[in-house]
Amino acid sequence: MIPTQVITISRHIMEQERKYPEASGEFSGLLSDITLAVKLIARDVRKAGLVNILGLTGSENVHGERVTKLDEYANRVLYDILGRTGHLCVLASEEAHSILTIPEGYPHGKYVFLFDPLDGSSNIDANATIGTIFSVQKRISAGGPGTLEDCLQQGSRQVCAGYIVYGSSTMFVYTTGHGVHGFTYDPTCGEFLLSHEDIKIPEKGKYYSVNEGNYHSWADDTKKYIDWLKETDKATGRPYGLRYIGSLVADVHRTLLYGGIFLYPGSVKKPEGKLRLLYEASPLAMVIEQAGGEATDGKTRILDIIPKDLHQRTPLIIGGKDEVGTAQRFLNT
Ligand code: FDP
Repeated sequence: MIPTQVITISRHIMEQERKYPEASGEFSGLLSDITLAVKLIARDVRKAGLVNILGLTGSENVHGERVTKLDEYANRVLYDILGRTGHLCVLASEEAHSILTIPEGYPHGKYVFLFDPLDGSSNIDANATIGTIFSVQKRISAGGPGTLEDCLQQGSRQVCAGYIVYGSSTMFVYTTGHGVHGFTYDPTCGEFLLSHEDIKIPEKGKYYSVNEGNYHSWADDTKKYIDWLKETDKATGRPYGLRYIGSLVADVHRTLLYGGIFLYPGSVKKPEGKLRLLYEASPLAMVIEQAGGEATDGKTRILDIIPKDLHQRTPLIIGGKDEVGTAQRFLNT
């Protein structure tokens, strides 16, 4: 017997589209394509050690980081599937220098897809949680092949954003601007089933998440904030506990569910920080804001930043409303 409350991603998006008459319905097609690509990636993440797919390819990506085979595989799967379905006009990946055009002979659609195929890749060999992050924008160019300008849109214009965590289970979390919904993969029926409806981030939490090994490279205001989190004060729930996986998607997912704050601040020498605006900060900011939280670079709301470059980096401070508010007071003094 199939319980009536079992809701797959496809059914969920169709029901959402019925609620919002402005939706064209085309979007559900794109979302099921994303779901298919993700199932293939999840399958290979799960059997990585078995098929000898672990390890490095020997090449470096545009950021000078070593590229693992699984990164390449995830990148290819997403491009091969999504580039051919007619929903997209252009794609951009953290792993590629320039925009990715639609393969010859395939139609151009009205959406733009930006993605980090495998975030947290330095954790792959250790079997720790990794993920895929994606962002969908509507094209601004008139028609035909999409352009760089289509990709360089403000985060506040995203029509959908989400991520998939390949952890103790595989979970798909997305928003189309009407709340945040999480689906857990059930391998026995091959479907993502609604497990976390309308997720809300707690305004206050008890964890902070940051690579504190970088402490001595930070500006004084950042140091002061982290020092403050570690002081003892019952009334404000301090000291906070530290949790840091080093896999952004996993750290932000935990922050979404348990509350608290995640930071990847800039340093004195590298004020722009490490994380990428288009593939990491913007989509995660949309998810967290839709769950009632906030995301900032310390001064500007992440979703208000106008991207100038495909691989632009930004500091990221993201989490519950109260938490980010407090962090900002330290960072703006
Ligand atoms: P990774 O280098 O393993 O791909 O932006 C990539 C990222 O991981 C994030 O997922 C993660 O939060 C961050 O870098 C970790 O950086 P540090 O090792 O400097 O803490």
